[in-house]
Amino acid sequence: DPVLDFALRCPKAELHLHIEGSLEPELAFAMAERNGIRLPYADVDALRAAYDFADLQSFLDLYYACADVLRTAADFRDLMLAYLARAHADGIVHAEIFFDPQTHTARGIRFQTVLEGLEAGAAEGLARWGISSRLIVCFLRHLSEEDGFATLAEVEPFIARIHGFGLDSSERGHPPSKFERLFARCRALGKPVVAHAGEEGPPAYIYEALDLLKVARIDHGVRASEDPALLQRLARERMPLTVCPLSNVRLCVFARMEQHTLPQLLAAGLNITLNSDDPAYFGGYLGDNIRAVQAAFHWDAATWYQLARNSLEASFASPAEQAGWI
Ligand code: ES4
Ligand code: ZN
Repeated sequence: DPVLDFALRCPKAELHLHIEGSLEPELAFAMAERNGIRLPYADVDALRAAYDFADLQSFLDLYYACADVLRTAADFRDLMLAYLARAHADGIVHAEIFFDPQTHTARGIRFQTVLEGLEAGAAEGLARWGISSRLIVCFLRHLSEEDGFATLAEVEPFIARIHGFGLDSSERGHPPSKFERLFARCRALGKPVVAHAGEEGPPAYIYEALDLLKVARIDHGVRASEDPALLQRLARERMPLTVCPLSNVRLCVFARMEQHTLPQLLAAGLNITLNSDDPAYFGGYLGDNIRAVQAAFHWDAATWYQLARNSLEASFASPAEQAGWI
């Protein structure tokens, strides 16, 4: 399919990628081995067999358990480099990468260790493939705002090396309003903020992310399709939505790709970008998402070109960097 080949080759940015969610089972077992840790699964196949999720929480339980193998700066470097290799193969020229410091500092891994490892991988990816990247610290929303403030205090000595802040983990029952003061502080530090909203949570959480957290992008946001007034507002403001199609199907937000509301979101004039979220867990990288979406919706080359352009324009890359890609 020449349209699919074009979509895969177009220079594009990935804006919604949790680096811990790119940990493939093979790499997890290799790290467990070298760190002298036992994973609660017999082997790679047993772990992969557990990737059968009923909802976001059932995924998060496994995702946090596997992150335990990440111990050293070399682990975080190898994780980043493995992701960037896959990203390069899918035409990604720029990646804005989430990480969850609280998952690691709670286990006694220092923030500095995590940061140095991720940066080493990013530097190697830039040298090998010319991929630029940014790091976005995500706060875990199932934890308290106070815990978030303590995490921000650990990040602040390294603040120049962090591009922005995000909000992830269990959405239901943890609305953006819980973090209004924390995000005001992040913005006062001069950083753009983003938040997962409207993945499993209601449209009201998307309004809160916009009005209370003052986000630059909405991560997921697919439940906006339930609220026509919200769709109009998102279109008017050209607010980017970082949509993750395979993630939504694997976490049962939509039963099948054919039922995904991507076509309605595009028809409403929204600034949509496609992303892989947690590619090791959800059935693939950005290219796999593109293949699955194209199999369901058969879009034309103009639509794929627009999506690639949206991803570059919705990125935090400078206008000079963007001009080099477009
Ligand atoms: C996540 Cl898919 C998703 N949603 C919310 N938080 C997350 N952390 C990692 N993946
Ligand atoms: Zn996500």
